[in-house]
Amino acid sequence: MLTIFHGANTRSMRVIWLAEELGLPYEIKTIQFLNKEHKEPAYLAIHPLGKLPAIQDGDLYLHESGAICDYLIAKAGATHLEPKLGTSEYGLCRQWVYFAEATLMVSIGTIAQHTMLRPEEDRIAQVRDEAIENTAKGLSLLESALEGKEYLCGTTFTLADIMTGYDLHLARMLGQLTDAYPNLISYLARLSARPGFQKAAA
Ligand SMILES: N[C@@H](CCC(=O)N[C@@H](CS)C(=O)NCC(=O)O)C(=O)O
Repeated sequence: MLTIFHGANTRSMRVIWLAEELGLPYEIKTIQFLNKEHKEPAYLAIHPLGKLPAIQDGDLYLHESGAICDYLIAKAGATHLEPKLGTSEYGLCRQWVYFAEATLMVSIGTIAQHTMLRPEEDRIAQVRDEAIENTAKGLSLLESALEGKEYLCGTTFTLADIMTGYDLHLARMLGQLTDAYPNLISYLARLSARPGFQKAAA
């Protein structure tokens, strides 16, 4: 049985959402993120840096949300969630998968740190403001990419949408996803109507 270590509204949402899309059986071990349970010894034994998500699949322990998703898709042979290997569509899909975590989430995560997660005395206004600016640039890029498109890789829902959908969920929670991004608002409405998203966000 696949075990997903999950904290509410953390990147583990991506893994639960994907498991639902794939119809995989799994169990959730909830980690109280806001109470810093991810920094306690029991969870540090699972992921030494105390970050969410992580999974256990038999003898295998994995962390990094993108790597976990790649692993689960490959293991399930779920070719419908990624374009054909080596095609241009595949390249574009990988671009958005990496963009979601390695670029956009960096600034969104920094906003979360400097508006709510760190103690007030450790928050830095300039860092927060730069992150807000970078987030706006990233959201504008996505807004243009989604012009006339249902999903990031075209008409087919892919892993890129799961990776990015989580970013948009958090951007909305942090007040960054405003009416200035109509394509993103309707895209997120489409994504959040999916039962898998709703399970992950519950
Ligand atoms: N690149 C990692 C980032 C993991 C990460 O930073 N997760 C956040 C929650 S969304 C966390 O655990 N933060 C606590 C910390 O960094 O100490 C991934 O995609 O899994």
